[in-house]
Amino acid sequence: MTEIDKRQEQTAAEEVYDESQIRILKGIEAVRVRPGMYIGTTSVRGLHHLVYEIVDNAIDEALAGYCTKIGVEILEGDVIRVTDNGRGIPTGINEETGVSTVEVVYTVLHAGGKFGDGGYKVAGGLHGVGASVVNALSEWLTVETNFDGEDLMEQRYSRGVPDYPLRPKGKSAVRGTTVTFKPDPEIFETTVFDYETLLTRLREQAFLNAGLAISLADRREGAGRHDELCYEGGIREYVKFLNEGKTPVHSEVIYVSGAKGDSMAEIAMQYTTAFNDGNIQSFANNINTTEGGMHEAGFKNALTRVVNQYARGKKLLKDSDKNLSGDDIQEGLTAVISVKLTDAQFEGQTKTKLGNSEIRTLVDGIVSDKLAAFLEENPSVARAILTKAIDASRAREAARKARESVRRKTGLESGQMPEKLQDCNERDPALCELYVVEGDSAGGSAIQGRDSRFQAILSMWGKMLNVEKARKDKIFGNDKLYPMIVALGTGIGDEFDVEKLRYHKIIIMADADVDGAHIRTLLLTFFFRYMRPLIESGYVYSAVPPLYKLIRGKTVRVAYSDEERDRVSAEMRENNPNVKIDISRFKGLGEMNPHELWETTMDPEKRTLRRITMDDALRADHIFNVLMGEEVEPRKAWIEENAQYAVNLDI
Ligand code: 1YM
Repeated sequence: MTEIDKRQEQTAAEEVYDESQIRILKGIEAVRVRPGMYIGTTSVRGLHHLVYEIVDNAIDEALAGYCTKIGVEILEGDVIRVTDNGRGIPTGINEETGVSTVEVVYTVLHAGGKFGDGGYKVAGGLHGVGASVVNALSEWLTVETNFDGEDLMEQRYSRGVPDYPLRPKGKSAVRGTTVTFKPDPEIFETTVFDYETLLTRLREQAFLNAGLAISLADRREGAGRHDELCYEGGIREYVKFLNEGKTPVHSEVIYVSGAKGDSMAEIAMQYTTAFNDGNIQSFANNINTTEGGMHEAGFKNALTRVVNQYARGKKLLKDSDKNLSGDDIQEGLTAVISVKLTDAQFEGQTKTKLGNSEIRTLVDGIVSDKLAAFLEENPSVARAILTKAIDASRAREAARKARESVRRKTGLESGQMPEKLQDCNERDPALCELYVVEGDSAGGSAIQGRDSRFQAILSMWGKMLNVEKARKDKIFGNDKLYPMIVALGTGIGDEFDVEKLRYHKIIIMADADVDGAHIRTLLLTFFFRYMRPLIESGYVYSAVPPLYKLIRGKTVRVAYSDEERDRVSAEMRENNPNVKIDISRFKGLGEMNPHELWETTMDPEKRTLRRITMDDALRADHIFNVLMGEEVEPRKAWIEENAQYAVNLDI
């Protein structure tokens, strides 16, 4: 080769080098001009995204089986340091570009760890190709890596451009990679990291990669938080975590998994007593697929089918019953679905919807076989789940009927009043009273005994709904509560409007016995939960019917307490010990004739009303929880202690 030839060859190499240099600089420039194109946003979310990009490379190394520990630190000045104990990034010179592989990874766009083949591929977002983007958007970034188990190598960059080539930084036998970077304040709206945001995302990744130890530490001045995240149970523990504070329907989390070819799927699930729609979290290659996709569709379909098949097989559904719907079966369910696959196809608005149809088949198959087997092997768990789903189905049916009936009767808007209401003539709410009466016969007496000018009667009978244990739609569909809601005119819950109240005295008239106390408490629970301002404004009262009837010849008197009974009977005797006074106990309101009821309990001139107050809302709340909540024992104890005072139930 002549000198000229040599020269020409060298020039050609330099040109190639220059060309690729220019391409790289153009790439960095492009990222800095349009950061949103690469990380979605330059808001605080985009800022945190930088950390996830670097951490994701370390997690990929864990997925490949070489890394067991990842450390994330927030340093002074909101500098981030990420460390892993993986193989280190290859440090040799890359033939094509003439620079180290490390430099290529950190400067060439779309040149992630997917060099050549042989490695697993993880698609989605910038996974594995994000290092150069993070570098371009950082004021400075350093990589330290030990690839050969001997030499620690380092390189520093400023806004994506190398300060110097990869160079040695001492000897070390410990492999791994440390990346430290300071996000560029010229790019981001804020460069202050939020510990909780990072913690949430890192915890999620720790759950998804069972056994991987991830630590997070805040080393900024005045901070000092530190969390170690490592879950041997993986997504099982994730479900437990999501269900914290809820009451599980079955104690163990159900876990099923399977694989086909390069794809694998695992599902963890547990039912709680909650009435909310299912909380189904799905992931593909550790990316949260918030838009769902094939894995979620496969799960939901198979779950619905398996649960219905089980219910039919065990005759928990009658032949005439309709199938349980997906919504019924998902009520109160918490599930985590995690799939890993090669060439994941991400679709949808935010590219978080999994499009691979083979995954649907895989997940469907796992749930069909393994969940069905689980239900067969665990009949008590199966029964608990089925009870929950059948309850949900009934509630939904009731709600549907209620909506239809509302539409039919055109309810609130039309002003049409329920049949159970005997309204008064007066229209000024301030002058009107509504007696809510337990029992049909008492209702009949009240209707006849009342002053119909201003007293309205609403009869209720039978066991009332315990609203604390019911779904909101069930309440609206309830045959006892619905007429009352319409009669009061206010609506319930969010729609409650006290201005529309039709009576300024709502008087609960129930028997002076335990059953009466029960119905009163149930009604108060309803007011407390769904019409609280009624109690707060002092519109709710309890009627006080007499306990005793005393007769001497043609003289009849009543007494409201034991003390009064003794006093009245002494008065009637008029110091004459031989006089016979006939004392009887009123067994119920229904025993009183209309005149007696008016005289003793309804006549505003003579009656006693107890106003239900809310002086201590917290105390009331507690009592309602004890009386109406899930736990049976405290309720029993309370009722046993307080039954005798039931008539004085002042809440
Ligand atoms: C704190 C961030 O990036 N760790 C890391 C990155 C790589 C490897 C190991 C790695 C990957 C492969 C082979 C491969 C990367 N290597 C590359 C590339 N931690 C962090 N740990 N050997 C080592 O994917 O085949 C890109 S990322 F391209 F050089 F292979």
